[in-house]
Amino acid sequence: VDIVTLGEAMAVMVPASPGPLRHVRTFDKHVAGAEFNLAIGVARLGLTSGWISRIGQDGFGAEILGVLRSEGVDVRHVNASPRPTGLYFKEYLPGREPHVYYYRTGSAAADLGPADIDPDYIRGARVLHVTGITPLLSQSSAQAVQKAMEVARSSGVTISLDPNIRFKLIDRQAVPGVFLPLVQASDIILAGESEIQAILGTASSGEALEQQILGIGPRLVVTKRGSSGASARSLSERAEEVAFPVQHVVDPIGAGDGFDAGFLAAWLRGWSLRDSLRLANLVGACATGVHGDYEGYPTWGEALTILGGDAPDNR
Ligand code: KDG
Repeated sequence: VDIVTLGEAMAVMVPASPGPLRHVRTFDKHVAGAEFNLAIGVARLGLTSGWISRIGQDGFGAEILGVLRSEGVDVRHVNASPRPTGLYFKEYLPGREPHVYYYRTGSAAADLGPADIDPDYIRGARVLHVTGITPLLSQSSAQAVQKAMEVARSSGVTISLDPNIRFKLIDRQAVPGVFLPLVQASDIILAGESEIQAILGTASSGEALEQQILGIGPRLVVTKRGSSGASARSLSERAEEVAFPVQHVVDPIGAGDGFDAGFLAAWLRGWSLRDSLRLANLVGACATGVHGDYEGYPTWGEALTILGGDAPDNR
């Protein structure tokens, strides 16, 4: 498997109409989760991915498993839990980013623990991708992340980290204590600038901030700036790329995970930093056109068609 990841997937209730949640009568059911989205994004882009988790023995868990199987994600390390699959609701208020409301305390994925991590599975991957969400689910899920990262580090597997800081799961003051060790133990950081600032407790930005991150462990930092594009800085080079044009954003949730999938899929194929950013921006942009998190992600063939002469494989 090229990229192994671990985390929670939930059922997502998407309002059929905008407005305050208390007035919404009808919801469309989807399934999503940051690492689940990434695993699907990577598989659509023609690489192999595996998702480690625990799911409830309920309809939502069955749907999560079914979607992953149909997308070609390896689910051999998904285990059952007697607890229910987590759930969250979106709320669309005019002119604002969607709000999310979690019903995930004590969920099946919070049952994830070190016993779910098979060291050989991690050792066999090219990249272990983790997010800052999973360690916040429970003590045992934090231990699972720690074990996976330790195995990856000791066997030379590249670790990529998207902090994905969820302020509904952690207080701002607690962020550096939890996230700094994760950053220090990772090779690649894929993050928003404000997330990096919160973790390092600094107001610096741009290249100065990138240098700070590279000074504490990682060898590559990719900064996501949404509609302002993205940049990547390794120990030897720097690249910037403008955002992929989007006519109308339906829902931005899932764009960051798509970006990560695009970047990693291109980077693992040996594409340059600039070309990798281009694919990342494209996948992120595709995600914003639909209400679900992952449904809009392109396949490898679609991505190459859209990129045309901008894709190394087409040159
Ligand atoms: O990145 C998308 C995720 O934020 C969403 O699917 C829900 O995983 C989720 C989370 O924990 O916020």
